Amino acid sequence: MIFHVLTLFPDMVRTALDSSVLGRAARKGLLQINAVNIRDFSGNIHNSVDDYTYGGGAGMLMQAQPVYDCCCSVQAGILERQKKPARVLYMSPQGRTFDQDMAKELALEEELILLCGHYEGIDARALTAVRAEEVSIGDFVLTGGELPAMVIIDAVSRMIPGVLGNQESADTDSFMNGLLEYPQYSRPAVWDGMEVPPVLLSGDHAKVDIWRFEQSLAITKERRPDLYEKFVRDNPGLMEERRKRIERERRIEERRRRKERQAENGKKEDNSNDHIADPSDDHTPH
Ligand code: 4FN
Repeated sequence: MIFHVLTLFPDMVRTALDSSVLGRAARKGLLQINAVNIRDFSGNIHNSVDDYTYGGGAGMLMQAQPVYDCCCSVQAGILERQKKPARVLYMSPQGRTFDQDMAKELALEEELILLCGHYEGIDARALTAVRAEEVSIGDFVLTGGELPAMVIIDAVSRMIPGVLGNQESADTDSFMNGLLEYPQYSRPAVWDGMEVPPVLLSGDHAKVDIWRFEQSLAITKERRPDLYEKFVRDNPGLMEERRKRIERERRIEERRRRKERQAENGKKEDNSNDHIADPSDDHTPH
């Protein structure tokens, strides 16, 4: 996949490939970053690309012409390689918030153009002319769109087959997709008086998976109810499976308690009240 990054600071963007994972993927030929300096398209001897805003107010704006020419130049190359133009993403706080669904969708593209703003942004007519889709990485003030572009390159790249090693990709393909992470532990089994949850030392992989899933669900429900609702919506089958398992465990536990009571009450054989719920039974999942 080729990421074309249109920016006034191309050197800043090139460092995105210094990371071990993306660097390795680049050397394998799985991805490429083409940082293009918008200033090279200024078209004037002063190499200027910004001007004052109509209507007044503080700050400068990136002019339409250099941005448009830079984008057309890159699209011309893309049109030669693939028959269609690439999508143009304008990194902008006004955009749709980037998320994992978008990362997966963008990873299907062969080439992408990421347009980075500086100063007060880019002349709106250039954005219309290049059919820019506005994308934001979150609600905070930044000095430029380069870091957001690098965030998107990182998130999209790791979704490209072969970019992650086997060990790394196994984690993301799990059913945990869309949930926050469960707590994790490494050696020693007791550290600073704190123990690792016993289930993780049990060697029962099915039990461990269920424990982790329940931890993920609980932490997501508590801290990110928005993500929890989305997970329930996107995974009705998993939630139904979970409901059945909890019901099954409840019945097994009920039977065990009944046997326990019978043993305590001696050899008394009266089971006639067993269909009535025992108020001491607490079945609320934690
Ligand atoms: N930012 C806000 C409101 C108004 C302006 C900004 C702001 C860089 C060129 C855009 C910021 C944040 C997430 C690009 C912020 C992003 C940018 C991004 C970004 C210089 C103009 C600017 C209400 C969000 C705080 C500066 C809110 N994702 N303007 O930061 O490019 O992609």
